[in-house]
Amino acid sequence: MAPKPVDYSLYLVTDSTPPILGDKDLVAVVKAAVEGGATIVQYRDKTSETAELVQIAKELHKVTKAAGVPLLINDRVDVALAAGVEGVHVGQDDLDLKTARRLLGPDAIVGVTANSLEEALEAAGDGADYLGLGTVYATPTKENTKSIIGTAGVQKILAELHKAGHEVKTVCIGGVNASNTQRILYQCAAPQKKLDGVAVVSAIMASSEPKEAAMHLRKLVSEPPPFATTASKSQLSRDDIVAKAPDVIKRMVGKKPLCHNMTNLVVQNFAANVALAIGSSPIMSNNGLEAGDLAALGGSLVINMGTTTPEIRSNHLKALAAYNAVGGPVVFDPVGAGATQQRKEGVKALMAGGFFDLIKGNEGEIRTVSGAQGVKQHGVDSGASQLSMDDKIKLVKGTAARERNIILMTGSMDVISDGERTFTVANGHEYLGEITGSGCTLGTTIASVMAVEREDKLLAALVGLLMYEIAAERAAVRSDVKGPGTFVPAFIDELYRVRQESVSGDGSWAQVAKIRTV
Ligand SMILES: *[C@@H]1O[C@H](CO)[C@@H](O)[C@H](O)[C@H]1NC(C)=O
Ligand SMILES: CC(=O)N[C@H]1CO[C@H](CO)[C@@H](O)[C@@H]1O
Repeated sequence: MAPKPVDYSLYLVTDSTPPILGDKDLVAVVKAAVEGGATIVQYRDKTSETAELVQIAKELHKVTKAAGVPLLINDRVDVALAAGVEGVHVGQDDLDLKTARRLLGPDAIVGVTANSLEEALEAAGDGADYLGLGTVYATPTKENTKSIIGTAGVQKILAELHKAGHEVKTVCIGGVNASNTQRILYQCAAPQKKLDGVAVVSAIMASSEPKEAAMHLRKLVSEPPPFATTASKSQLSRDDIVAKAPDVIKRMVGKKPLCHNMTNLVVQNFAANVALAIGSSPIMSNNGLEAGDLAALGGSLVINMGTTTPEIRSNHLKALAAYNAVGGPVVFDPVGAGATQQRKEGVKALMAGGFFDLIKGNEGEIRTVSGAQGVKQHGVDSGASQLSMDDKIKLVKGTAARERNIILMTGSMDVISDGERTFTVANGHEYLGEITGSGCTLGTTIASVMAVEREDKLLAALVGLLMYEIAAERAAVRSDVKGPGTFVPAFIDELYRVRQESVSGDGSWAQVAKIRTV
């Protein structure tokens, strides 16, 4: 069946319960919402008696019809028929799709909730017009956490629907609001199939200004998020990277971007010295409330997840939102992610709370980020590797494709990918593993470059990584360096030297890059 020409982009699901609707009038809220830009409405009411349901449905229909917006009834085909509305939405426990279709006819819009791939494929096969996929995130009103599948779960379903040749329309539902709509649409998208819209409940129903809320959401769903890169990902060879690196660094030095880091206090002096040496401007602020002002300055943010108290997490989330809102690059360093339950939860909460342009970590940290079960990390060190090189590449590439960002797994051979383009980098020196803060300062370096090279963030990350690791190689072989202690000042000097050479147009330092496309 060819898809009906219905605009699913801003799908409103009503909720008449007091915690959401308050003392507002349901019909008035829906009227305001469709005026503001809701494109389709589902009347959901689990408590009213049948006669009342029909009555309210008729009133809602007057309002939606005037706006040219379809009205669907949740679950109750009898009510949909009695009120003469455009269709129904059925959950997995409601009347089955085929029966609903038979009763309502081929022109009615029939949608189905799908929490899993199996449910989605079945409903699409049975001729659903659209699927409500989710739950994306937990909502304060619904306790059922079992059905939470996140953006990764939605993306997987979309990819499989495409593979199976289904043209069914899709919206996602669960915890969608103005602060996460754009990111959810972006991160749910599979390469060949994206969502047709988002379903919202409280973001409009609980608002004291439902028309404005709908207008704002409608604008958000029609635009890519500020952090999305629009340029298609160009081929990148080792030679391109080597040739471009000095110029990218020169641009960074020219701009002296602000690098805002939210980090633990272990490495502060070192991190600041590295930032100054490479030519960015360090600022340390763990106060989420001033992140908005800092984000406006056009720099980038490093979130270094050391200890995670609820207060620190809330500051991280505020800063993340501020940088996401203006498209300022954010680097996430999930230090010791797999070491404790607290930290594992911290990683989850941060990744569900905003977009990280790049996530860097050692093998254990990246495995935790990928959602692997049973990762055991002792302290913040990576420990012995448990993965073959092929497995590492697959993990890094797959996680980057899923998150639609860049993943960097550090090690004696680094693996970096944006989901499409994947490289290994074998530069660096073992002394980097013998000093504190080398991981954090690598994050600082990459974030500083990303602040100026925003078109191709993978190129930026590779340039930062090379600058850092090649400076370390140069420092380690100096005659005044006898070990990790004397290495640190020499390393800072060499970072500075790479910067100065780049500025003067001498890019020969990059020739030793050990990059391979994989
Ligand atoms: C938006 O939804 C997310 C996830 O459900 C929630 O954590 C956040 O607090 C919500 N934001 C607002 C402003 O309601
Ligand atoms: C590079 C950078 O921004 N460094 C800052 C990180 O945070 C510390 C404090 O923890 C500051 O002192 C650095 O300037």
